[in-house]
Amino acid sequence: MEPSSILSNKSEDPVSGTSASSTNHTKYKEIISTLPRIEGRWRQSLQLHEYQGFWFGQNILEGIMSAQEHLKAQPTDIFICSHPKSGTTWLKALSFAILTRKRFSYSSTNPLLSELPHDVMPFIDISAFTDITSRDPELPLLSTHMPYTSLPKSIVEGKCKIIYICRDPKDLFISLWHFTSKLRGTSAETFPLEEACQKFCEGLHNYGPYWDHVLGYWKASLQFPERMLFIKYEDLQNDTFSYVKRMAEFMGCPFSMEEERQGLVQKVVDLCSFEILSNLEVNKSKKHSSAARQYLKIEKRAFFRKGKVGDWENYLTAEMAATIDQITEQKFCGSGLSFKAP
Ligand code: PAP
Repeated sequence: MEPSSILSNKSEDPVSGTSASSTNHTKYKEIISTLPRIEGRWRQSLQLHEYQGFWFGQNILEGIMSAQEHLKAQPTDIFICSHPKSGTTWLKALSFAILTRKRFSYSSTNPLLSELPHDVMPFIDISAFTDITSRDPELPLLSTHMPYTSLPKSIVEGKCKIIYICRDPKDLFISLWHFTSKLRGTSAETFPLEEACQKFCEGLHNYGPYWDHVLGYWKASLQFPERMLFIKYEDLQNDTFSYVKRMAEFMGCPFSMEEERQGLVQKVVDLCSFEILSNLEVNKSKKHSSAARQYLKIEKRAFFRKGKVGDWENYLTAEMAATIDQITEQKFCGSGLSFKAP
C-alpha cells in the first residue's frame, strides 16, 4: 500500500519555539475575521463565515484552511465526500466493509461492530485538531464534507478517487433540523421549522448552500467519471446490493464470482443496514469518541434517526416543500440532475 496522506502542520518552529500548527491557526483566525459573517441560529453562538462561496462555522473553517494548506493526498486515497446529513454514516460503513472484507470477514472483530462508522476513517475537515498520520496504513479511506471547489489541490490534482452521496433536499433539511437540535441540546422546535427552512433555502447553514454543494460534485462526476462515483441516497436505499457491487468495482476491489456465490455482497448490505448499525450498543452509547469529539459533543445515536426516504412529508407544509422543490428545479436546470423519481 502507498504511504498515507499526511498533514504536516505539527512541526515546531525552531525560531519562535511555537508550533507551526498554532501559528497557522492564528493566521486562519485572522483571515476568518475579515470574511462576511452572520449569526447561524442552528447552534448557540455559532457564527457562519462565507468562504469560497459557502458558509462555515469557525472551527470547521480553520480545519478546512489547514487541510487546504497541508494535506498531501496520495493518488491511492479514496475520499468519502458529502454534505452533512446526506448519508455519510452509511456510505462510510459500506466503503469500510467492502474494502476490509478479507481482513475482518464478518466476525465479531469487525470494527464496525465496536466503533461508530465515523470513527473508522479520518475526517479531514477537523484534522487540524487531530493527527491523521496515525491512520490505518492499510485503509485508503478519508472523508470530508468540503464542497468540491474547496477540496485541497492534492485531492483534485492527485487524481484521488471520490465517492459522493447526496439526498433529496427536503429529507436532508429535516435531518439537519433534528440533528442540530441535538447539538444545541434543545428540542427541534426551539428553532422553528419555518425559520430553519428559510435559512436552509438561503443556504445559510454549515457547508451551505446545499444545492451548490451537490452541483459541484455532480459536474465533476460528469467531467471525471473514472475518478468519481456519484450516488443518491434514494437510489442506494432502492438497490443497496447493486451499489455495493458498483462501489467495490469503483474502489478497485470487485467482488469475485466466488465471493458473490458465498453471499458476501449481501453480508456487506446487512452489516451496514440502518437496523443493524442503529441497534449496536456502540452506536447507542452516549459518547462520540472520535477525533471529532472536541468539535462534536453529541450522542452517537444522533447519527441514526429514521433512515427513511420521504420523512419530510411528516414535517414540511405544502408551501415549504414547494419552495424547496422550486429552488431545486431552478438550481439544477440544465444540469441533468434531479431528485424526482424516474
Ligand atoms: P452526518 O453528516 O452527521 O454524518 P449523515 O450520516 O450524512 O450525517 O446523515 C444522517 C442520516 O443518515 C440520518 O437520516 P434521518 O435523519 O433522515 O434519519 C440517518 O438516520 C441516516 N442513516 C444513518 N445510517 C444509516 C444507514 N445505515 N442506512 C440508512 N440511513 C442511515
